This record gives sequence, structure tokens and C-alpha cells, in this order.
Amino acid sequence: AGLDDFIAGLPKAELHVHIEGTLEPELMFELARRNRAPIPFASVADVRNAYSFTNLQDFLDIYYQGAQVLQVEEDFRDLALAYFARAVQDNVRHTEIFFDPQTHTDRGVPFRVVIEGLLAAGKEAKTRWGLSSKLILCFLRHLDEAAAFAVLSSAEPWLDRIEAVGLDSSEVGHPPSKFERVFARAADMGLRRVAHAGEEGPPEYVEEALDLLRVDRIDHGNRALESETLVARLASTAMTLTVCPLSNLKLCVVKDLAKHPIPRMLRSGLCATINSDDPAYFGGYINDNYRAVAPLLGREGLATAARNSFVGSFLDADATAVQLAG
Ligand code: ES4
Ligand code: ZN
Repeated sequence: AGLDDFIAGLPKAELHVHIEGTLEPELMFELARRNRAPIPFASVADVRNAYSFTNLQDFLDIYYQGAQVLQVEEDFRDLALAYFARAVQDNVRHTEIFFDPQTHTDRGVPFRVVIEGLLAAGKEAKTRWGLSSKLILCFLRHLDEAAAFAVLSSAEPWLDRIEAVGLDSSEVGHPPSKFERVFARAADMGLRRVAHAGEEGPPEYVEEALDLLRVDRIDHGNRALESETLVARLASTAMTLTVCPLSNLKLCVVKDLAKHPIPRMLRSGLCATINSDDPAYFGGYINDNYRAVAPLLGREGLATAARNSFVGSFLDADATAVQLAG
């Protein structure tokens, strides 16, 4: 249809994608075979059948299990390169990927193995397809502050190749305030900051991310809409929200796509973007996510979301201008 072609033709930046969430079942089996790692599934179809979730925790349990097949540098490179290739097909020009070091270091995979694999893929994607990419190191919020400080220390040799820190995993019960001191240290180290907030957690968590973590973007932010004063604040500060429609549907954050809040966000003057989150688990890459809300947004809203993705990215002003010029 016309709208699908319009979406395919839009240059985009992706600002919310967990690289471990791009692990397709086919690659999971391939890596399990290569590494002689056991997986609790008999077939690719078996894996896809297990991907039915009622909330965030349901999903996270399966997601952390899948990530265990990732063991050596080549695995992380193959994972990221497959995602970059797929993103290029969707006319993604720039992507800022989250990675969860603790998911790997806690199983004995060194930080160096994870990051060197991801960096190698980033270089290859740049030369092969002209795709630019940045890394966002995420802390697992269900783990403690000391563990987050330890990850930050292990990242020091790569500081010049890490753009930002983020905060992900189980939101409710793990408010941003738990990581205030870690984020202050990250800021001192020259890193930008983002945090998942308001996906399942209340609007107060979004306020804490702004006030205590001093974030440059809010990941998700759906529940910010429950507070009129918070919406006004997010709009007046032009805070970017990285919204993930198919994720919201699969994790039951929204009941159905027709009720997705993104049209309300844009009408309220919020800088919403459209992203895939964990595309291998939620049934769609970035263009699928644009298509999911296309009937609600029309060409104008879709183009606004794509424009917001470059403005809200961590590209410098010159690179952003080049991207916006097409
Ligand atoms: C995540 Cl959708 C989502 N929310 C929080 N943490 C995550 N890690 C990977 N996907
Ligand atoms: Zn996410």
C-alpha cells in the first residue's frame, strides 16, 4: 500500500533496541550448536511458540535465557551484524544500540568479549552500508548499585567508544533513585544518560529519571501521560521519548494498537520516536513498528516521528543536519 512504501522510504534513526533482543531463533540455534550450549527448545517453531508474554518479567525471563548462547566475541559480532543488516533494509541510517554487560559477565563472559564483538560489527556496518551506530551500556536495575558501579569500572578502557549509559530490566520496585550515584559518576565520566521509565512504572519514575539521573531521553515513557504537569514538562523541554509500539502490545502495556498513545503524545507536543525494542521477541523490526501505528498517525505523524529520531539522537549537530537533509 501507499503508506507502506512511504514508511520504507523514510530515513530513520533507531534509538531503542536491545542488541540481545535481536537474537533470532535461527541464530540462537546456530550459536547453541557452535558453542555446544544447551537450550530448552527443540526447534525454531518451539522457540517462537514460547514467545507469548503477559508482562515485562515474563519476557525478561525468556530473554535472559536466550542470551546464554552468546559466548565468544564472534557471537556478539554475528548478532550485531545481523541486526545492522536488517536495519539497513528498513532504511535505518543511524542506530544507538543498548547492550546489557551484566547478562554476560555474570556468566563468566568478559566485558571485553562483549564490547569488542559489538564494536567490530559496528565498523563493518559503517564500511559495508554507511550505517552509523553508537553503544549505550545498560545497567540491569534488578541488580544492586555496587554491581552497576563494577560494570562502569570495567568499561573504562572503552569510554571513548561508549556514548551513554541506560537503565533496563524489571522496572517496578527498582526506581531510578536506586542508581542516582551511578548515573552521577557516569555523567562525570562524560557519558550521556537514558533510562527506561514509565513502561510499567508510574509517572514518578519518569520524574526521578529526569531529576535524579539527569537523562537526555526517556525510554518508553507511556505512563507519563497520566500526569498533566509531567506532560507539560516533557513538551517544554523537548524531551525525546523512545516509544516501542509492538513491544507495548506484546507486553500488554497497551490493550490493542488502535489504543496506542503515540498519537496523543505527538498531539501533546512530545518528541516521540518509533523503535523496535526487542524485535526478535516482539514480532517486528522498525518498519513493522511504524506500520503498526500508521493508521493512527498518517504520513505527517510518521514523518514527524522519523524526524524526531534524528533530532533526539546523540549525533552531533552537523551529522543530524546531514541526515535531516536526506
Ligand atoms: C526490555 Cl522491553 C524492556 N524493558 C525493560 N528492559 C528490557 N530489556 C530488554 N527489553
Ligand atoms: Zn527497552
